[in-house]
Amino acid sequence: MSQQAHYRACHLCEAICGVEIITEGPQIISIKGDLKDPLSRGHICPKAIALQDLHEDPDRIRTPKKRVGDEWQDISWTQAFEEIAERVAHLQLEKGNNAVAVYAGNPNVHNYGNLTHGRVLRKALATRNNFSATSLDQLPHHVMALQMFGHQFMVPVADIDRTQFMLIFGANPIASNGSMMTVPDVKKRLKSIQQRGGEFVVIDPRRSETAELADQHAFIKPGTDAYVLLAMIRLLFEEGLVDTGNLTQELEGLHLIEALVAPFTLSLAEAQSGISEAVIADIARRFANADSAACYGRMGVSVQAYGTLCQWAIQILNILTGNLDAEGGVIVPNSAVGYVQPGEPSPGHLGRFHSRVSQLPEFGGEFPSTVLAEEILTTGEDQVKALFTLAGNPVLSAPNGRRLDEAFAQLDLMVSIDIYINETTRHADYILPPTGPLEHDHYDYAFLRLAVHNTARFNEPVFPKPEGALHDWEILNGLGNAISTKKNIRNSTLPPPDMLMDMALQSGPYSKKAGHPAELSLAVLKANPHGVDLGPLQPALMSRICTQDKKIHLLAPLVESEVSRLFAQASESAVQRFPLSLIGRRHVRSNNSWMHNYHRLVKGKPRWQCLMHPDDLAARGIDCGQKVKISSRVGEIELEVQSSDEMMPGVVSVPHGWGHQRKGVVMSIASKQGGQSVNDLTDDEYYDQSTGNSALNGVPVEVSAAV
Ligand SMILES: Nc1nc2c(c(=O)[nH]1)N[C@H]1C(S)=C(S)[C@@H](COP(=O)(O)OP(=O)(O)OC[C@H]3O[C@@H](n4cnc5c(=O)[nH]c(N)nc54)[C@H](O)[C@@H]3O)O[C@H]1N2
Ligand SMILES: Nc1nc2c(c(=O)[nH]1)N[C@H]1C(S)=C(S)[C@@H](COP(=O)(O)OP(=O)(O)OC[C@H]3O[C@@H](n4cnc5c(=O)[nH]c(N)nc54)[C@H](O)[C@@H]3O)O[C@H]1N2
Ligand code: SF4
Ligand SMILES: [Mo]
Repeated sequence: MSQQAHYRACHLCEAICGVEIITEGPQIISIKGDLKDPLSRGHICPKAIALQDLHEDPDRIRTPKKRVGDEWQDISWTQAFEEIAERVAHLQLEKGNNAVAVYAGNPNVHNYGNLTHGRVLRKALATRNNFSATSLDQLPHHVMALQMFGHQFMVPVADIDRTQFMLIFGANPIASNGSMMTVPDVKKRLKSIQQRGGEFVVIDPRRSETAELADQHAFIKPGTDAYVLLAMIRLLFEEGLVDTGNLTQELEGLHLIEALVAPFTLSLAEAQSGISEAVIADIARRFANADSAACYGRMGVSVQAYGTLCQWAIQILNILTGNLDAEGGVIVPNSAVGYVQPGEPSPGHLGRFHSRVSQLPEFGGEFPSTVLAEEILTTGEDQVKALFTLAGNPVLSAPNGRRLDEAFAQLDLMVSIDIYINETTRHADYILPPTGPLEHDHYDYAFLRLAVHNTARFNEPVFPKPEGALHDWEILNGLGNAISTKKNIRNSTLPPPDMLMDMALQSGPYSKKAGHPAELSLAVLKANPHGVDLGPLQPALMSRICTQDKKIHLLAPLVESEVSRLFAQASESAVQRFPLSLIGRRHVRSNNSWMHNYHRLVKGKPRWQCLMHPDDLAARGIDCGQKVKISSRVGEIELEVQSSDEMMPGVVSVPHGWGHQRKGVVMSIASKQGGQSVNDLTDDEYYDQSTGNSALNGVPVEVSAAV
C-alpha cells in the first residue's frame, strides 16, 4: 500500500497548528508540523502526536448507546433519534419548552460542523435554558466587545509579531498555546519581541512557564488585577500620558473615565495586589512610552470575580495609550469567514431575560453555566428536567461538580453527543458518538477570527467516514429534524458545513465579489492545502464598528457598578475560614477534561498535584509530597502537595480536568490516573457579578494535612 500525505489543522487547542499526517491505508505512519503552514510555520506540541491515540482509542465510542438499567446497549441511529424525539416532545408538551436544557462544551468551537449546525437542534428545542463553556471561560471578552464596539465577536487581538511591549495578565501561553489569541509557535513569537529590542512582562500569582521567559514577572494576589489596572489608568491621566492617537474623535465617554478611576491610587493597588507602587507605576510608564504596546489578559483575569471589569480595563489601557487598532497594538483580525462588520449576524445582547432561580442575566441567549445545577435541582415551573450535552463535560469543568453529578442523576432524560463515557455522559440515557476528528473535514471558523496573522485553510478528512457513522453535524440535523417532526413545528435541516463555508468565503472580504486578488472559495482553499496567507493584521476598526452611532463606547453602566463594588470590597475583611486562594494551572501535555486517555500524553511524571509555597506548608506543618486536604465552602478533595517557590505565598494551584475515578467512567487509561477534580472545590455561587461568568480563579480555600 502506498503512503499518502495529508495536511490539516490540529484541532486540539486554539493554536490550530498545521500538521502533516502520513498514512498507509488505515494506519497513521507519522504526525509532524507542516512547515508550509503560513500561520504555524511547522510548530506543533506533544498533543498533536496524540491525535493518533485519539483516532485509535478503543474506548472512544463509535455506535449510539442506550442505557438499560446499569448496562449500555448498542442501538441504531433511527431508533435513537425516534426515541429521543418522542420523549422530548412529550416532556415539552407537558412541562413547556424550558424543561429541556443544552450545555455546549469547548470542543464545539474546534469542530466547525457543530458551530454551523448547533442551531438546528436549538431551534427544535426552542428552550431558554442554553448553557455553554463560554461562561466558564471568556464571557467577559464578549461582553466588553459588545459594549465597546457593538459586536460580541469584535475582539481585538495582540499584534504580537510587531509589538515592542507586551503586557500579559493571567495567561500562560507557553503551556496553553494561547487563547482568545490564536498564536501557534508563541514561544518563538515572544522571544522575537525581545530580539527586536522590545520586552514582555507577566503578572501572575505563579511564576509560570511564560513568566519564566519574561523580561519581568510580578506576583499578584489572585482576583486583585482590577486594582492594578485601574491604578495604571489613573496614572496615565495624572502624568499626562494619555494619547488616544487617531481614535480621539471616535471615543465616547473619555472624560468620565478619569473621575471613575480617581479613587484607585497606587497605594490601594499595592495593598490589595501585593505588587509595589513603584513596580506598577514603572510598568504603566513603560507601556505608555513604548513605540507600540499590547495589553492582553486571559483565564487568570477573565475567570475571576472581576473578569468583565478586568477585560474592560485592559482595553481602556490599550485605547488610552493609542494602541487600539494600531500596528504593534491590538487589532480586530480580518477573517475570511465571520468578518465582523455591521450586518454580521448575532451581535449579542446582555440581560434581555434572567435565569429563573438566581436571576442571572442571559448573554446572547445563554445563561451562565454556574446556574445549571440549581435550574435542575430547584422545583417549580420551568424546572429543567432534560439535558442535552454537546461535546462537554461539565461535571469536571464547571464549578461545584459534585452538585452537577447530583443534578444529572435526577434528570428525566439526558442525551450526550460525545465520544466517551465519562464523568458527565455516564449519567446519560443516550450517548450519540460522532466521527473522530480525522474522519471529517474542517475549517477553523472560530479561531481564524482570533489569529495574530490572517490566513485561511480548509482540511479534507484524513480517513473516510466509517460505515454507519455520522458526523456531529449530521447528528444535529438528525435530532433537530426528528424532534421538530414530533413537535409538529417547521424546521429545516442545513446543508453540509463545507457548502456553508463556501458560500461564506465567496461573499467575504477576500472573495472575487469583494474584488480581492485572493478570490477565496472552497475550491481555492482545496487547491492550497497548507493554507493561504492573507497578511498581517490590518487596522480598520472604524470602518467596521457595529455600535449604532459608530463610536467606541468607553463606559457602560455595568462598568460603573463594578468599579463601585471593587472599591467597597477593599474595606471588607478577608474570610478567615478559608485564608488561601485557589488558582488553576495548565500543562502542555494535558487538555481540559478529556485527554487523559492517551498514553503518549499521560506518560512521565504526574501533573495533577497541588502546588504551594514552602512557607505556607511550613506554617501548617506539611511536608512536600504529603497528602493534603483542600477545603472550600462547597467541598473538599485530597491530593499530593508539592512545595514550590513558583507560587506566591498564600496561593494554591491545582489543574482542572482530573479525577476520572468516578464510577461508570469507561476510559481505561484516564481512570487509572491520580488526581482529583478541582471543580469539586470551586464554588457555583462565586462569579463575576456583572455577567455570571464563573470565578474559577481566586477561590477561598484552606489546606491541612490529610489524616
Ligand atoms: N477550575 C477550572 N475549571 C475550568 C477551567 C479552569 O481553568 N479551571 N477552564 C474552563 C475552560 S476555559 C473551559 S473551555 C472548560 C472546558 O470544559 P467543557 O466545555 O466541559 O469541555 P471539555 O472538558 O474539553 O470536555 C469536552 C467533552 O467533549 C467530548 N469531545 C471531544 N471531542 C469531541 C468531538 O469532536 N465531538 C463531540 N461531540 N464531543 C467531543 C469529550 O469526550 C468531553 O466529554 O473548562 C473550564 N473549567
Ligand atoms: N495544554 C493545554 N492547553 C490549553 C488548554 C489546556 O487545558 N491545556 N485549555 C485551552 C483552553 S479551553 C483555554 S481557555 C486556554 C487558557 O489559556 P491561558 O489563560 O493562557 O491558560 P491558564 O493556564 O489558565 O493561564 C492562566 C494564568 O493565570 C494565572 N492566574 C490565576 N489567577 C490569576 C489572577 O487572579 N490574576 C492573574 N494575573 N493571574 C492569575 C495562572 O497562574 C495561570 O498562569 O488554554 C487552552 N489551551
Ligand atoms: S499547540 Fe499543540 S494542541 Fe495546540 S494546535 Fe498546536 S499541536 Fe495542536
Ligand atoms: Mo477554554
